[in-house]
Amino acid sequence: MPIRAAITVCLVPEARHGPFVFHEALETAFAKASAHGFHGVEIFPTHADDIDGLQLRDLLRRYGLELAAVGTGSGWLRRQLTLTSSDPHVRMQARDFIGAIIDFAGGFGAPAIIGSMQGRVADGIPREQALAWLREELDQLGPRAHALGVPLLYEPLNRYETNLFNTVGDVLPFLQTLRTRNVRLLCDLFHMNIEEQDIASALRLAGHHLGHVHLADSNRWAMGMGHTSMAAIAKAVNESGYDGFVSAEVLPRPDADSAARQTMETFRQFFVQNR
Ligand SMILES: [Mn+2]
Repeated sequence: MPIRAAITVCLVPEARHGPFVFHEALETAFAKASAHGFHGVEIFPTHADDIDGLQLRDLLRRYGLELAAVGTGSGWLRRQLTLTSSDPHVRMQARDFIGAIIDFAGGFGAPAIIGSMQGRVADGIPREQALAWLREELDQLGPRAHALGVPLLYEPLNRYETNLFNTVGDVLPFLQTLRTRNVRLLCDLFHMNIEEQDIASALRLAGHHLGHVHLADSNRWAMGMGHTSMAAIAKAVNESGYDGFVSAEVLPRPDADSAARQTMETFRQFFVQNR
C-alpha cells in the first residue's frame, strides 16, 4: 500500500474549536474530503454509538474513502476518563469506552487512537504506579484490537498535555515492557515540533513501530502554513516502509477548504501516491 492522505472529521460539539478540519455531518464532510482528493477520513466521535455503521459503510463506498482511524478523545473531553486515573472505576470506564471504539473501528479495518485518554501522572502518584496502570490497560486493549486485525495507536503528546511520554525515544522502552506487541505509535508532527530534537530522526527511530501520522505544521495549521520544514520529515517517513495514512489533524484555518487544499498540496509534493 502506498502512503495515503486522510483528513479529520469532528462530530463532538464541545471540540468545535479543536484541531479538526471538518465539523459537519459525515456526508457533507466526506463529499468535501473526496472532492479534495483525500483517500481516507479520520473521525472524532462522541462515542462508539455515535455513528451508524451501515450508514458509514455506505458513505465510505459512495465517496471512495477509507476509514483511516477513530479518535477516543471525547472520553476525556466529555467524561474525564483516563487510563491512568487513580480511581479503578474510572480506569475501567476508560477501558470500556476505548474498547467500544476499537470494536467499531476494527470492523472497518481502522485503528483506534489513544491520545488524551492516556491521562497523566497525577500529583502524589508515583510515576511507576501510573505506568503500571497504563501497561495493564494497554495489555487488555492491544489484544482486543489484534483480534480484529488492527493495531492500537498510542500517541505521545507534548508536555502541556501529558507528563507520561513526550517523545518517541521516551515511549519506545515502555512499549517493550508490554505483553502485547500490537500497540503502535501515532507520531503527531505538531507535538514532535515541540518535543523532539529532530523530527526526522525520531521518525526513523520509531521505524516499524510507526502506525499513524498526524500531519500538522508547527502552529497546528495545515502543513505548509507554519514553519516546519517538511522535506527531511517526509524522506524519513517514505524511507521507513510506512504504508499507512498521514492525516491532517489541523485547525480549519484560515478556513476548512484552504486547510484541506494546502494539506493535499503538501501531500502531493512530498509523498508517493497514486490518486
Ligand atoms: Mn494528534
